[in-house]
Amino acid sequence: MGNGLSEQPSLLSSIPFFQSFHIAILGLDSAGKTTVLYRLQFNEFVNTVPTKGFNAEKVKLSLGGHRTGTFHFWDVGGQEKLRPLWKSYTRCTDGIIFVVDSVDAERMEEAKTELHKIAKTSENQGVPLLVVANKQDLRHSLGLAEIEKLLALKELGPATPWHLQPACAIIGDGLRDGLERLHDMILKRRKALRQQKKKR
Ligand code: G3D
Ligand code: MG
Repeated sequence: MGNGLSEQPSLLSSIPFFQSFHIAILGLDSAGKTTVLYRLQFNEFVNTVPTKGFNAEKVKLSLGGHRTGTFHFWDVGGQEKLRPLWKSYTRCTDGIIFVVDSVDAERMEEAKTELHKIAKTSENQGVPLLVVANKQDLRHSLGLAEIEKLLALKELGPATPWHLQPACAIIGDGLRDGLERLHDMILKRRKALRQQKKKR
């Protein structure tokens, strides 16, 4: 018996939870951004060509539990001449996926500079960041601790929530886990923003 109220939490938690998210996929050229995008969309390896402008894909994904989200991914070319465009694609974004080539030790400093630049623009203050340490399948890939240090992730400051995820985009390893972490960070931020608004 009972008034049914006690059943509410379980009823609510069984209703699929639809939300929509805008995500910009950034990183130096050849880091694996387009491979990440198509692996998430089609769950298969797609032979990529260097991205001249951008690729945009809408993907409906179910994450852990009953959560389902529609993700609008913007994969923006990473060549130097295209990087000024990143700013436009990260305006009003819910999250940023920054892909690095874990083998490319030489360009880690350049990746760090670009990553910090984008995280520090005023529009991106507090936007959750998923750093994908890609190409972990390759023999000479750097380990997570080293990548964290080289990218100076701890210097991003408390305003930017981040997660560093090892991955191999050609087979898809690590991408789902990374996206779940990004999704969690985005939901947390939305909740905090809602609470801030209420207080005002
Ligand atoms: P970009 O969009 O960041 O410029 P791409 O990068 O997605 O076009 O990928 C650049 C190259 O890296 C591609 O190889 C792609 O197959 C490869 N690549 C992407 N992810 C991985 C990975 O996890 N492991 C390995 N070993 N290679 C990966 P090509 O040969 O086409 O240039
Ligand atoms: Mg590309």
